[in-house]
Amino acid sequence: MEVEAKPYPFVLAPGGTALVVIDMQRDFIEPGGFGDALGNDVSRLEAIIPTVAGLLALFRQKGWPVIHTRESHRPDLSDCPPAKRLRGGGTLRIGDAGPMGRILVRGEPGNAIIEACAPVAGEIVIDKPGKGMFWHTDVHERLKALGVTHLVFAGVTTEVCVQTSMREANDRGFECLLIEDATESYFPHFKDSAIEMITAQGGIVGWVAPLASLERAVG
Ligand code: TIU
Repeated sequence: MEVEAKPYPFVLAPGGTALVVIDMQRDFIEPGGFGDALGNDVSRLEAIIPTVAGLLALFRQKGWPVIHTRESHRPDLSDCPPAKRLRGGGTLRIGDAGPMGRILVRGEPGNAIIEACAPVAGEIVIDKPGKGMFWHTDVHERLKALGVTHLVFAGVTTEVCVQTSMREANDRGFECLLIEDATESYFPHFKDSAIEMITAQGGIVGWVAPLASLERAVG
């Protein structure tokens, strides 16, 4: 299965490909969450919801593994380094009470994945205290146990948690494809730059393609 992609076609392994949806949480996409508390205009991120939902539908139809991540911390914040908690200097910090509950804390309403992209039975949900999906998680072991060699990435934000996770996955030997219309940034030029960084030098981090190219390839 060959997906038309940048910088050249991505060869997908039908039995070993998983979808990784990064941090499609209310905390990043809705007003009153962590993204908002950092001073970002969160409205840009809503635009990709239908594409991420379409990508989820494709993997569910194929019966291929789906992994969702949530950036989140324990209620006692023991997994949140002071450097992370204090960063930004805003009035609302990680662990503080916001309009959707405590900011970036596991189990709070704002920390949930938005309804349109919510996990269904059998899908893996990874709570990660870092930007990357491997730091302090068991996702590598779980992917190995499933026989996964290829990862398709979506989610937010492109240059922060998505790119960090994709770089970490690339270092661990996974072949990685980012779906460009299923990822977004608060800053359009950062999304464009991240895509350029990923695909430059012969795909130094991986490949990038629109959802339509993946749909054409897998049928
Ligand atoms: N601030 C920002 O762009 N992103 C994050 O803090 N987390 C994720 O990207 N999920």
